[in-house]
Amino acid sequence: MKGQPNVLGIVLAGGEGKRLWPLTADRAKPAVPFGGNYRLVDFVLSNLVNAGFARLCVLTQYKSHSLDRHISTTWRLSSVLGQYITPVPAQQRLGPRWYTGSADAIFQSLNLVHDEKPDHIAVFGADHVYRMDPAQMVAQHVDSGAGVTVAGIRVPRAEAKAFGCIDSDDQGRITRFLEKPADPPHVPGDPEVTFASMGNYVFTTEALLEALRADAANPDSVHDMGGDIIPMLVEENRANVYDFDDNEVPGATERDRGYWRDVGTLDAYYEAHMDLVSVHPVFNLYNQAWPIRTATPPLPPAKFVAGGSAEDSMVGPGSIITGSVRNSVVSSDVVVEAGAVVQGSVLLPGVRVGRNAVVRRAILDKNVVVAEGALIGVDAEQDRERHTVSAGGVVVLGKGVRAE
Ligand code: ADQ
Repeated sequence: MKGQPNVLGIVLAGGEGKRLWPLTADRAKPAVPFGGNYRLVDFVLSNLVNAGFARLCVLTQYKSHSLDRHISTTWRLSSVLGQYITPVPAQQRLGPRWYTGSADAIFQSLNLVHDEKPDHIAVFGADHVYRMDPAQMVAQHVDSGAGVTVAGIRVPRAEAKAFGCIDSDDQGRITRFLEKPADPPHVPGDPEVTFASMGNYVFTTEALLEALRADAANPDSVHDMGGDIIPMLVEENRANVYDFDDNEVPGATERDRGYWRDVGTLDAYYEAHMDLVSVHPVFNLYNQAWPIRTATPPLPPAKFVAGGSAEDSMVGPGSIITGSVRNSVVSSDVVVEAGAVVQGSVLLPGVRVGRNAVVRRAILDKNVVVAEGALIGVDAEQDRERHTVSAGGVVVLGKGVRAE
């Protein structure tokens, strides 16, 4: 593996993910299943590991049990070779309190930095679906001598309120950084596009330590990376942007080059799934030149029985399909019985869809049971009475729910 220069990766995985409720009812947002086999955290970890960065601390906090278990069981590396990926739960080192924000999470975990003595620290979010080679960003950071380099991507201005927004000069120096502004600025020459922070940062260790110490002493700070730390370094003229457009990932198709999605809402989570299942997918999970890694359960291949079919869909191992599946992502160990119709839906592991049931434009969390003849996504009023329905009209059933 490459892994040079001396980089420690810190993955921020403590997010609560309120807007993904009920999928985050008892798991942290980075542990939310995605794409049949994966959990959200697998994307950032795959990107870092594929790039040769294999000393990674994953800071967890909120409802972290399934996330801790997933990381410890799926992402074990060889500590003999100096490689590890370790979950770091909130340790309350600085008093009996949880992290107040993402910067506080790092500040409270600085013992990791003192132990490892890295020259650079890659602080990456864990909530996004994308492929990226972080080594290219680190190389730019090292060459530039900046205190921090922030990964930036062009997004529709209409969506930019949810992001940190970047103005930069032609040397790539960030001249202004606005965290989640009500009225996002646009890039020069295009009023519909904003240059947004991807929530991925590479710091020179000294710059991060100085900024975190100054932030901890500031009573007005909410100790947030995007809200406090990055603006502080921009103010000091020490922040550069890395343009995600410049990132080259092996095996990327013309279509999915530059793909990055924040799946922070139920609708975004749903749409990112639909990006996977068209004939020419907008995001190609089948690129083995830059694999998205995870552990898959020991299950036999999917089986299609007695006319059961799936079209423009992905079907996970252990699933048995006797009904009809269209434009859907079906995870492992799912049963779709005879006469049932599943369309434009996302089924997480262990879901059962009974005979003659209909499931349309829905997300069914783990172990949901749709009883024989039950209808989901057919009668909007009934769905609203019984289930969560997203702003975009996607019906969502939480873990283990039984729908009659
Ligand atoms: P948000 O995603 O809204 O914006 P935040 O909720 O802080 O910011 O989440 C960032 C990452 O930190 C996520 O991976 C989350 O899981 C994690 N996290 C949040 N609180 C944490 C805590 N207390 N402990 C550990 N981890 C925590 C950020 C930036 C924006 C940028 C968007 C891109 O602030 O500038 O545009 O990401 O999505």
